[in-house]
Amino acid sequence: MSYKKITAEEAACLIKDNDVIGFSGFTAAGCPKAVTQALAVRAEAEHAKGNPLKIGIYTGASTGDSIDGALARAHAIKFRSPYQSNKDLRTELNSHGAHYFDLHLSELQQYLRYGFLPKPNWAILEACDITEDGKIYLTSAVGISPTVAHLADHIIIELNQYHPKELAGMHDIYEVADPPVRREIPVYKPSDRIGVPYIQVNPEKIVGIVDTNLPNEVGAFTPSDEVTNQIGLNVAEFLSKEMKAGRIPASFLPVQSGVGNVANAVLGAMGANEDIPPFEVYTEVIQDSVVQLMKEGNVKFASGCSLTLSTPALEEIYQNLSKYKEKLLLRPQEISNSPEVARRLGLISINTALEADIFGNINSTHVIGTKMMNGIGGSGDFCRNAYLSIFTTPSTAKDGKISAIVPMVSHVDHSEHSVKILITEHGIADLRGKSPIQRAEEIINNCVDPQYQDLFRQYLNLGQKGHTPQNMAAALAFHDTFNKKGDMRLTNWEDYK
Ligand code: 0RQ
Repeated sequence: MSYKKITAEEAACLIKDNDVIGFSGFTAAGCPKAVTQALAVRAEAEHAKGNPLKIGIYTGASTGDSIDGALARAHAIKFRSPYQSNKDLRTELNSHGAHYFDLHLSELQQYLRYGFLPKPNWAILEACDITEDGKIYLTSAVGISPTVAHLADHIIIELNQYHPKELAGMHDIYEVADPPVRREIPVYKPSDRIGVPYIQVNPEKIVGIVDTNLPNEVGAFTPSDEVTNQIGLNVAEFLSKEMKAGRIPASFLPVQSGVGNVANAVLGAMGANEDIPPFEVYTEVIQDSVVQLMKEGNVKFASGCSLTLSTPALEEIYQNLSKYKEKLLLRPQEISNSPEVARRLGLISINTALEADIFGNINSTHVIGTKMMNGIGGSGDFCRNAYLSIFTTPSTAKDGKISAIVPMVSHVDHSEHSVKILITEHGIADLRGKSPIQRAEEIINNCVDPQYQDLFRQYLNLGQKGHTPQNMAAALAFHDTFNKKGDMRLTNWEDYK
């Protein structure tokens, strides 16, 4: 069958108010760009005429600016799931301009198949190639693409020439059956291939192909600084000690690492640590540091959901595709983030917290308890199920006015029952096997910034009797003081007695 070529504007005109669209991509990698930009222009024109035009959006994780940014600025998003990191969308969500359902990334595909969320009527997928019989070869990410391609009534393809057709073969597309007939996901090591390299759809569902030639919209990472470098060194030192103590096998275990500059610094320090042998990566986001470690021989293989790489790093891969295809594998997020696989492979999981409390609970998402930052992403998929779950965070934010460690987190994403290790630039708190008061001492002594340590010791003296020595009147005093005086260091416990 020959597909109809259409322009981005023609594609955008097919979308109606209240439509629900599932997009390819995971982070800014592999997302469509042209149709959503045209849709944003159309939405603004319709709104100016007094006509409604808002859509529901599912994607793998965050997106490039052409989806979340353009459509948020056009006030064209009705609801969004499961993760975002765009400044303009964040503003829209925090002002209730759009509804946001923050979900564990591994769960979205099955949520859609189970009918827990409105079904997508459109799938818009970025592809590097497509065959006459409906085989779609994705670009630099997989995300939720197989599921939305199957569920949607209609599919639009952005055929992006920027990505070489030879990328075909890097993907391993596998969709699990649903209960009660689901079997185990047969991934026993990061390099296991269990599916096919394409998404097979009925070609009649493809209503048009939009030709593009556009790079990914992956932003540059902030360079590491003294604090992030020290966090990286502390993580590497901790892991090497665990190996020496026989608690991590000498051959090491696969690593999952979050996204951002702390994650880059951690991976860099692990690569530089001579006690840590070359290791494999089983993660969601493959970022520049993974490719760098691969070049240095410190990462043997990486399985992920996306190549979230700077343009130079992605182009290096594209120029040496046959070599990298032996070492890189892209999977749908229900496989890359599968709790079952994370537990079986014994992942060492390293993610960044926004805020942690002295008892080991983690807030990954909400600034001072109310404003959404990004979302839980894959951190919960991995944290609960890893062999060893580590959270890292700089001990303070905003020039010390905020302590990232507080008496009680203002929002809970990961509980004390899942979090094993907390690491800041000051040191390492090993929470395994410790009671709440022991955990508090470990965190205050090793992780809290020195300018906050006395405040915490005074807080513990205020603690009410019980297993966990919280004081219900004062537990959120740090946040309350920040809201009133702009600096948590000004907390006066007398005000909360
Ligand atoms: O503010 O942007 O105004 O400078 O928060 O902080 O230190 O730059 O950290 O970019 O690594 O993000 C948790 C958000 C950390 C991220 C989070 C302020 C700080 C700064 C950002 P500015 P940093 P990062 C894999 C796994 C959840 C999802 C996840 C995240 C800004 O790692 O989204 O783990 N994680 N996914 O000043 C108020 C505090 C603060 C604070 C920092 N306690 N209170 N503001 N800030 N601590 C990825 C995927 O799932 C795809």
